[in-house]
Amino acid sequence: YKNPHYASGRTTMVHLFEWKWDDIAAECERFLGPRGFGGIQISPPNENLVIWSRNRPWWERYQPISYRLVTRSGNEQQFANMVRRCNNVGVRIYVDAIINHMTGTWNENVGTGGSTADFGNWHYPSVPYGRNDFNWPQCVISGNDYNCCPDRVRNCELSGLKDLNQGSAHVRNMIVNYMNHLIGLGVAGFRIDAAKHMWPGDLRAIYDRLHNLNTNHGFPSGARPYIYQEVIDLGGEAISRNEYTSLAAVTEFRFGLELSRAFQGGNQLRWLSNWGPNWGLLASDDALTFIDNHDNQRGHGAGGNILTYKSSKRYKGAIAFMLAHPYGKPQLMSSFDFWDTEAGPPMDRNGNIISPSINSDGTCGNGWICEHRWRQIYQMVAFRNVAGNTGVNNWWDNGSNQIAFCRGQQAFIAFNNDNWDLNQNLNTCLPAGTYCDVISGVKEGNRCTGKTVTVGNNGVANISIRANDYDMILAIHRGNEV
Ligand code: QV4
Ligand code: CA
Repeated sequence: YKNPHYASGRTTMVHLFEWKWDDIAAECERFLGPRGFGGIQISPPNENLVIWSRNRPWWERYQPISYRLVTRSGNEQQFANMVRRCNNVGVRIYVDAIINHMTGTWNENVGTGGSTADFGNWHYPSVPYGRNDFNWPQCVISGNDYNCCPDRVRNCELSGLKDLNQGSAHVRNMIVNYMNHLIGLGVAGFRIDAAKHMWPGDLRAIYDRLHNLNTNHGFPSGARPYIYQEVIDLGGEAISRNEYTSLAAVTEFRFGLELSRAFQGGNQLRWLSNWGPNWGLLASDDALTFIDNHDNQRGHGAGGNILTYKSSKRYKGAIAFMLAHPYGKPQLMSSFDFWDTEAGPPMDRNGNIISPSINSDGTCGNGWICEHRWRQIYQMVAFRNVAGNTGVNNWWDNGSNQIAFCRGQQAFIAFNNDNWDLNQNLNTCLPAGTYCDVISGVKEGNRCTGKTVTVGNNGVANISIRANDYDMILAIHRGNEV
């Protein structure tokens, strides 16, 4: 369950938070496929409770009312079409699976597909679920439970969301049917929402009943879905991420916390020379890695001061380090702009999501940030693909916040997070030639719109990143010579 089954040579996925299926299909064909992205995490595709009383917040999608594939992102036919078109251009789809719970209790009780529920009786006829499918006696998780009481964290309600009993045969059947339906439609795997709130043994039983990936969508025969479990473990809780790593991969929340700290100046970049398990991170193959996610970019979920698109220079530094370093399986965040941390995506008066527009420079409009379309980010995805399975070599630092390293003889990157200029002759490990920096420009034919770097016969080049440059990074790789 730890292999994402990316198309050959691809390494990175992006979370297209709250995107519509038709827009994702188009984005696969016009951008993600050609740019070498490996996959997409989509927002939950199953029917959720419509919450007008809070003006359709983004989090209504974390309140399932049935497993029918109908949401503000689209219906089942649009979903199937998206998966087919993305797989056709080598981009995999990963589903955010909400299987810990159903809705909370609200006055409104109609879903995005018209299903209704009777909350007071724990009755969800469209699944169907009834009282016997939930944990009893009913209880709500309190803050202190995370320190003392694993049984309460798993058998009580997370924020009042009705807590399914994954030990029950019927609940397992409904969940397995839902996930196998998605596998049949060609998805490559799942994010398991709120995995900490479910028993590892129940999850194992569910995973083991999942079908192999659909060979009609280009997957090899016998391929198991990629599964990454959302377990927030910043240390010190009664439940550890280590209880889940024998099952499948796990979201590594310490990764974004430490890199956010370093790139905000709270820790010198030179210490990143032994980045990885030495920092208390999971084994590389076990870790789904990211700087921010849809929760912590807006103060939900894990604590910590996390970099986001709002601090773009530092954020691009942290993202570039994530993509340049071989540790982990990276996931990019692609956001809609927000100030209100509860607000839903750009929508019209009827609650329909407004599609992102694409500007002439390739960035997005209509309220969408599209970090994945920032030059400094999508060209680092290509950098990671070129670096392949090489390690980190020829680490250099100035004893402070200027660092550089090579990836084998494929690629070279330097960072300057000091408030003085970096100007050094450094070994790039690359063959002699003139390279176009993927951060400050793009290669167009034989010219570079940004900085060029001239590498001599000994692999050495003069590297310059001024303290007041637009970005703190310089990155070159094979295949980008001019
Ligand atoms: C409210 C009160 C409760 C009360 C309840 C009574 O706050 O105290 O018991 O009413 O009915 C929303 C509201 C929340 C409300 C709840 C129930 O914000 O105030 O409870 O609905 O109706 C997202 C949001 C939540 C949101 C939830 C469901 O973050 O705010 O709750 O969706 O709409 C822990 C977990 C981790 C989790 C993280 C947020 O270990 O698993 O908290 N992360 C995942 C998702 C996250 C999602 C959920 C889990 C739930 O990434 O986006 O929560 O599916 O760290
Ligand atoms: Ca639970």
